[in-house]
Amino acid sequence: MQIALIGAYFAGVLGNADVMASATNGSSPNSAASVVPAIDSDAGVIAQIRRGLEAFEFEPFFQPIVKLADSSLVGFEALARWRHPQRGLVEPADFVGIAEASGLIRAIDSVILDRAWQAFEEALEAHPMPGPPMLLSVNLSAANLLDTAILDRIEALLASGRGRLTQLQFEITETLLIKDKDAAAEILTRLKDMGVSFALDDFGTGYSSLVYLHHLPIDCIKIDRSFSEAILRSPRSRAIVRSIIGLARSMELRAVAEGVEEKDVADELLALDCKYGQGLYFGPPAPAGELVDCLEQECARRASPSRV
Ligand SMILES: [Ca+2]
Repeated sequence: MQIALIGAYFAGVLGNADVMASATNGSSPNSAASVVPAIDSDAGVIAQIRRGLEAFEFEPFFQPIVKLADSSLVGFEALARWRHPQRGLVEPADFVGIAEASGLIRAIDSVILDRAWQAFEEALEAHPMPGPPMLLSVNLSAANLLDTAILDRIEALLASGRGRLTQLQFEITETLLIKDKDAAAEILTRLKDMGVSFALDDFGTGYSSLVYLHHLPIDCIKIDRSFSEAILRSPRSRAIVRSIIGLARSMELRAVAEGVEEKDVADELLALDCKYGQGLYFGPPAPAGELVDCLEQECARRASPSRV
C-alpha cells in the first residue's frame, strides 16, 4: 500500500469524521453520530485520538487463528493498539467506544487496515509459506463498510500489484449495517467479487446476528468468547456453541471460536466439530515485528507435521 495513497485517504477520513461528529439530526444512514450519545464531555479524549492518529501511534497487533485439529496456523486477526506516549499500550476497550461516537473509528480502522496489510505482505514476502495461504482478518466498522470509498481503497490495493485479496477478510459487528441492509449487501457483494471475505464478529451477542446471515454474504462466524469461556462449566453455553457450529456447517461457513485460553476448552470445541480457534492458548496478540517468527514456526511445523 503506497504511503501517499494512505495519506490522501487518511485526510479524507479525518474530514468526514469532523462532519460526522457534528451531525445532530440523525437523518443520514451513514452517520455514526445518529446512533450514539453526545460526545461533548469526551472532547479531551477525542483530541488525544486525533493527535495520536497524526503522530502515527495506532498500530496493528496480530493474533494467530489456528486449525483446532492440529494447531496449524491459518491466519491472523489484526487488532488495534494505541501506543500512547504517556499511557503506554492502550487496548481498544479504552478508546473504541469514543472513537465510534466521534466518527474517528473510520480513521483508526483505515490506519490499522493499511499497516496490517503492509506488514502482512512484507512478512509473507520475507518468508514465503508453502501450503494453504494465510488469512488476514481485519475489523472494519459499519461506517467504513457503508461508505463506497472502501471499494476504491480495495481497488487500489488490487492495483498495487501485490494484492492477495483472497487472503483478506473483514470482521463486522455493528447493527448499523442492518439499518441499511440493501446498501450493505451491495457493497459486501462487490467486495466479495474482488476476493474479500467476511466474518460475523462476536456471534451470538447481537440481536441481529441471524438477520446478518440472512441478508449478507457472510463466509465465517466468530463465536463470541463468552461462550467459549463458559463451555466447560455451562451445559447451556455448550449447547449454544454446538448449535452455532451446526448452523455454520449447514450454511457452509467457517466457524472460529474466540477466547480459547486453555487446552481443555480447545479439546471440547474440537469434540463439537469446531474447526478453528483463536485465543491466548494459541498465542496472544503480538506486534508486527513478530509476524516473521510466527511464520517461521509454522513453516517448521508444516515441514514436520508430527510436531504439534
Ligand atoms: Ca474481531
